Amino acid sequence: MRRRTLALIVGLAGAAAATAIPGAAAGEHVPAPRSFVAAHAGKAPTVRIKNLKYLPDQVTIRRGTAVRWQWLDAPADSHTVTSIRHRGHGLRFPGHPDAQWTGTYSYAFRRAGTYYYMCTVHDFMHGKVVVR
Ligand SMILES: [Cu+2]
Repeated sequence: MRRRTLALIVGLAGAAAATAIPGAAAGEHVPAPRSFVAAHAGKAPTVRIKNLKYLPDQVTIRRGTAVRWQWLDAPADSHTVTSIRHRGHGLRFPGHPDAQWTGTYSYAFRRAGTYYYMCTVHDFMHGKVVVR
């Protein structure tokens, strides 16, 4: 709880800095789109794990495409990518159930469907992969 509060304060400080600096200098703080569609099968989108969020929290890809998660919340917060079912729906994938604060994880989704995941350290962090 304490770490979460600290991260929130840091996040707010970052947001304040972003409003103080106009234009491209604030580019780092522009929110990522909530979803995007990978243009080509085989092009692996990256989900950045930063500021207690999956960015973006939803990706739509074609079958056979890998999604790459990149941990960028060091050293404040560690996170998992834990496959879950949402209200009885969704397919499972191995994910990365071990919490870490740096590194990457990639998985190629071969079966069409919807895959839900969450962070078991922060139960408000949720993400989704839609495979077409
Ligand atoms: Cu987390």
